[in-house]
Amino acid sequence: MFSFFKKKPPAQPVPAAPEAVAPPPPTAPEPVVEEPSRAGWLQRLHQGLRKTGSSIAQVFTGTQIDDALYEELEAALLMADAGVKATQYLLDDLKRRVKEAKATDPQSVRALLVDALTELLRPLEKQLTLTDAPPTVMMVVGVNGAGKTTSIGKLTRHLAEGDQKVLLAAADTFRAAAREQLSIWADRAHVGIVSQEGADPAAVSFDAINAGRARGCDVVIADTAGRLPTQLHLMEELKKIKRVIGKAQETAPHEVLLVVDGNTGQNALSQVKAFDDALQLTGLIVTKLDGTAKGGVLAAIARERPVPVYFIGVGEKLEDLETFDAREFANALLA
Ligand SMILES: Nc1nc2c(ncn2[C@@H]2O[C@H](COP(=O)(O)OP(=O)(O)OP(=O)(O)O)[C@@H](O)[C@H]2O)c(=O)[nH]1
Ligand SMILES: [Mg+2]
Repeated sequence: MFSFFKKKPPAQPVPAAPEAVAPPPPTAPEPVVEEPSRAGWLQRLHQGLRKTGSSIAQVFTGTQIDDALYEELEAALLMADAGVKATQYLLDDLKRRVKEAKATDPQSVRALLVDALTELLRPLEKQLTLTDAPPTVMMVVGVNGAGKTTSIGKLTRHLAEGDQKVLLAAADTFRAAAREQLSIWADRAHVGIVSQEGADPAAVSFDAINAGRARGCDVVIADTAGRLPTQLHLMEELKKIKRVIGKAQETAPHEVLLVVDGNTGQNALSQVKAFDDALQLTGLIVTKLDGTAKGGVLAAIARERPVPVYFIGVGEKLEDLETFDAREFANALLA
């Protein structure tokens, strides 16, 4: 299981003289952040995905492994928004596993489906890694109401509790309420915020990175206003923010994170594709899995646009953001 983030170990210094052949000093252990028990959290994921899961799990309540079972499973996966490609892939893979394992009862087929789904989702597992040349700059994007600001708030708390100095950039500059919402999270986590009413969002991000550097911050996170990928001028604005961030710090942004609402099903996949085409995403945060009947969409994302899932959200509270674990998710989905 991943902790919330890790820091890249500092580069080993190049030995200055040939006599420097002593064994390298043992590398310091990576600073990892202790996490509270996952039990309560898993419970919420279970409950949230139950709507999806119960209809898939239902398929395995009979006594026979026959064509009807596979047909029902196909329908259940499509209903869960796994999409045509991932559904077909999972069915083929499952049939192969069933044959190989010589499974004879539906419950063992369900267990094999958990394995197949875990393997499909595995490439989405990735841990957030902070750069060794701080600040690590993250830009957070997504459609309106996806959960960007809330997720930034939660992530900020986790980073701050892991002794990382965080600065927030309120690059959602148009709505006073948006700036206020972010500043409440900043206060809660005791971190700084750069915010300027009506300013150009790219300029606010630029200022925040410079301020972050001047203040010795480890992480700068820019919150952006929600937008649809079809609003081309607003997508251009995001590209500009990204470009300008790169001017403030050459290697930045280190992370371009898309927040997607897990409830939106196949629409989430189109959002991933559109934002990735425009901005070359480095990671996803999938929110609202506490109330969804569409949990299968992660399979579709894994099959069609495998952008890593850094975190998933199962509620509005701080502890409701967790790292993504393929097997845990597959188990919760098919419980
Ligand atoms: N149930 C549930 N609600 C969530 C989750 N994440 C966010 N929310 C709620 O979703 C609503 C929108 O969240 P915001 O963080 O404001 O979303 P946003 O993407 O910043 O929205 P805009 O800035 O308006 O585009 C709020 O009421 C949040 O509390 C989650 O994982 N589960
Ligand atoms: Mg917001």
